[in-house]
Amino acid sequence: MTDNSIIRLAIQRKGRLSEDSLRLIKESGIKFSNGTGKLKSMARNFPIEFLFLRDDDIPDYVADGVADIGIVGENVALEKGKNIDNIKKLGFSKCRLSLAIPKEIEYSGVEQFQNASIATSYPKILRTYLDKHNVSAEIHEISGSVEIAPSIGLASGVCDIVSSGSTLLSNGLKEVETILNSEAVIIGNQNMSAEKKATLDKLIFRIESVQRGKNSKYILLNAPNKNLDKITALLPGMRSPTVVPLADKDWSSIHSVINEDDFWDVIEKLRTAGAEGILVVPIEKMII
Ligand code: PRT
Ligand code: ZN
Repeated sequence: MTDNSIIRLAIQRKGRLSEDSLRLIKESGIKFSNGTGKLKSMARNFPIEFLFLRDDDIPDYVADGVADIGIVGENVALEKGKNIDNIKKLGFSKCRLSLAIPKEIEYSGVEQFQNASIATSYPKILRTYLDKHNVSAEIHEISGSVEIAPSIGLASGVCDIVSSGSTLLSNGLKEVETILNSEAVIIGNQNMSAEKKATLDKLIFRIESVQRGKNSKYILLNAPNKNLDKITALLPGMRSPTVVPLADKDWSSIHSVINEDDFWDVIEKLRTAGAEGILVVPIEKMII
């Protein structure tokens, strides 16, 4: 490991992204200590150094090369990001950026925001969206508690992050348009050296193995030999399923990998085809 190959990863210090970002790093087999209050930490077994920062600052640090890569929500990457690459979606911290209005007001469409005032912490994304719909509105940029703006008379609508929707609801607002669907992403500096890129490729390979494992299940089942073709056709596996004869010569045991999304559908079809004793086991990592 040379110094030139060490990459710096900026992670949110404390907030909604922190725990899942750290979990992903740990599941990728990277060991480090992140004692409370630490701003920096070097991994013990991988050429990576962590910087713990406020999420809003991460896109700038990555653009400037202070950090090589960072983990932020797509909302922040789009709002604050200039000259950065979007490298990989990570599948956690899912939320949406939406327009909302007081619930008693009828909504007829985005044209309704013409000449309205909208409070938001995302002026750039909102402006782009309104321009695309030929709506000109007054945008009030505020940095927090956006949802109270209509009730204090600051704006007639808001554009804010929504997850369950309960914050809007408890402030008498209703969601009327989704502007952006967001999840955590890895962003990267655009001028990384070849050595750093090689380290990044190794990291991405590990992350993808973890993600693939999460999206798949290992399945073991017993099948009557007369239905073997039918059952193996339902289980493509990584290459093809493993078929092992059982002591009972009319039966075999089949092992395979199935996709989480198709899971219940496949299980039902397997049972209809005579499969018994179905075991489903989580996969930690999956290398293809
Ligand atoms: O201190 P720092 O600046 O680092 O953190 P922060 O307070 O700016 O960010 P943080 O930790 O709140 O969120 C980090 C990222 O998590 C955001 O940029 C989003 O990408 C993502 N995320 C996911 C969310 C939410 N879900 C979320 N629910 N960010 C914010 N919220 C807030 C939202 O602003 C609103 O006030 O939660 C409220 C809405 O939630 P519901 O469930 O009531 O709809
Ligand atoms: Zn922030």
